[in-house]
Amino acid sequence: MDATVVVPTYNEAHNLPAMAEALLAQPNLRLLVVDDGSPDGTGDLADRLAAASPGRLAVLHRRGERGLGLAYIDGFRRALADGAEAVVQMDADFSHAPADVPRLLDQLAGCDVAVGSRYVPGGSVDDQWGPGRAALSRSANAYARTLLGLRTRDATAGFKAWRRSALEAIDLGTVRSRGYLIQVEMTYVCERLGLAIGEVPIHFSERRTGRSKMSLKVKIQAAAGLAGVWRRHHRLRPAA
Ligand SMILES: Nc1nc2c(ncn2[C@@H]2O[C@H](COP(=O)(O)OP(=O)(O)OP(=O)(O)O)[C@@H](O)[C@H]2O)c(=O)[nH]1
Ligand SMILES: [Mg+2]
Repeated sequence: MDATVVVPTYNEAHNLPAMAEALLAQPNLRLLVVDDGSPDGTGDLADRLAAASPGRLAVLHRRGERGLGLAYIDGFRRALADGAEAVVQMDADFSHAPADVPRLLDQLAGCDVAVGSRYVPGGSVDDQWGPGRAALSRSANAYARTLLGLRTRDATAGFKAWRRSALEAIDLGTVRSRGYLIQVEMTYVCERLGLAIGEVPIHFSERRTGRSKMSLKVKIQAAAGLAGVWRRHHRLRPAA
């Protein structure tokens, strides 16, 4: 299946060239880089990669407020406007393996949304994660699942494949999380709308190079935002 891979970037200049190469080696994929004015020049670098791969790689330069959620909503809209048949979302830092994209797209044969999942049998996280980090990720996931009543095992997953029709079924203007909470918000909206979610086990690696933007403050903001996610979407029902 042909797909557009939306990759949000903030200071990923050391990862992006290899990431683009690995994705563009798959002939059915196009790449949309959504950069938020990265101070390290990732946006200019992405423009040079786009010039070298016309028709395969495009760049969306966002202005104004930055945020992962804002970047994804703009990226999804752009991919749909450009006619994408399916859309994949993934990190730029190799935590999500480009080689796993075909398995996610294959899963779409039987569902609306495929989730690259760390927390189904066969899924795993990097061995470098100490017990503290693993427990924190698990408990953030359990907290979100419990508060929102989610069935999806990896509710905070950032590696997903969408059928075009699934993204079209969602009113993207109502998805308001500016940051990482967008992952949970989109999962919740999918479940409320009765979309079929298929979880595919993945191995989540530690980022290859560069720095995480996930600070304690960002984590606390995400946890505090869950009530808003519920308020915005709990009345949604599956389309008749
Ligand atoms: N456009 C855009 N991309 C962002 C923003 N924040 C993070 N990203 C990208 O979103 C992806 C995930 O961010 P990371 O910082 O790797 O977060 P993480 O994967 O949860 O944390 P680590 O495991 O420590 O890497 C990466 O590709 C980032 O470059 C942002 O504000 N705007
Ligand atoms: Mg990462």
